Amino acid sequence: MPTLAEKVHKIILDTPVFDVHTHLCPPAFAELFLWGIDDLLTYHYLVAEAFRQSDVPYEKFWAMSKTEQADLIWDELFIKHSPISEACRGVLTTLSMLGLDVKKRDLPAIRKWFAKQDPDDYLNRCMELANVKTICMTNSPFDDLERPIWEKGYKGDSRFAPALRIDPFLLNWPQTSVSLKNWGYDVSADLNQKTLSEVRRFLSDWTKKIGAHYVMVSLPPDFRFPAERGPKESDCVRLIEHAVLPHCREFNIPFALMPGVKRSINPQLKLAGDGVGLSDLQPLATLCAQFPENKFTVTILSRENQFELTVLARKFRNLHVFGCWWFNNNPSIIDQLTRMRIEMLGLSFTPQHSDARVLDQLIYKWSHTREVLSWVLMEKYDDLVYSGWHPTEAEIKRDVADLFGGAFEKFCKS
Ligand code: FIX
Ligand code: ZN
Repeated sequence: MPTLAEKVHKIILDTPVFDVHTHLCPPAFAELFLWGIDDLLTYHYLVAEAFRQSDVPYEKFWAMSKTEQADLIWDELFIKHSPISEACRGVLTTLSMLGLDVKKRDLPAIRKWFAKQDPDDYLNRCMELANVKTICMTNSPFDDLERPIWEKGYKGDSRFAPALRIDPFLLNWPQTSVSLKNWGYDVSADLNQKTLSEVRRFLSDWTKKIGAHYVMVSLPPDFRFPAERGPKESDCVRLIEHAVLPHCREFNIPFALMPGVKRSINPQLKLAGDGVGLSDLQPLATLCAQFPENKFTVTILSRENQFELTVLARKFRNLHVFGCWWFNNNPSIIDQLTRMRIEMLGLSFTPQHSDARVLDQLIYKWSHTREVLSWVLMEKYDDLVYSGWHPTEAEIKRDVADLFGGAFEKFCKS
């Protein structure tokens, strides 16, 4: 007879995941489809770490080919030092689970193995190894490489769930109005009634075109959403109140908010140069209270905001917390955050999303998360047993399915 701990561990390994936020896409997205060893090694988490060890000038690094950058990162982070950080360990977990022998430290041999893979078969293999059934994408009409794919009538892949990403639109109005105008929307820099209704037409068109499951934005720590209207109301606030929220209500989809990112605090690091800041959560509380007909799903970057966000979720059932985002996606932090969230929210949240940018990362991000979640859940179920409550296997399966995206899907559909 397996012990309770063994049962929990097996259920966690066997339950497929609905990955609620990634930057992945199917092979049809051509150069946006990232996979393989050089994309793994040039992940921006590793770029940031490599610059701490190497004294290569920024311009010299960025002038290198992807393979040369990957060589440098491998040399600095795996050969000259032990690959002990979470992002380095992730590369090794991925390669090992794919059946490669990492102890040989043979990068050319690893490259040869990847060169033989067929992208479509490899996608299936990664999804199987990670046990991920659905991958939410980050779809941006503002991305010049992605927009034409949808405009040419791309019909989608049922394994990939589209999500409409609107950062430039909320954070960079009126500059973004120029793009909308070029695409045939009768907008002006001034957010008058006509412009707001054209903005809604834009959101509707793209929500329908891609079949968006939600609308998403990442926000700086100083984001404000005033309870009172006033002359100081920003374009972002007006767009949220008069375009995004009514749009989400009309389509019955959540508005996903990711507060706390300070973009480009070191521009020399490019994509790796973003930082974190403490957010004021009053704007989120105002949104949840003022718009009970809207659904908000939120992950937050600052570790110091996590407790307040969890308390907020207890107060508003139109708020669904998800994931250990970015700098929080480290085992010690996942462990702490998940315990705290379970203790305050039970099973009504989504502990993790992968945020994978490179397909193969699904393997390590979900494997590492599963290990941590196993320990946490084993303890929580054990505590129930001490109280005389014996969870059945079916109950544990139901709970884990909820934690692995089931609760999120229900929230989206509610
Ligand atoms: O804004 C986001 O969706 C972030 O996840 C990214 O911008 C970030 O670069 C990332 O990859 C974090 O994991
Ligand atoms: Zn992301």
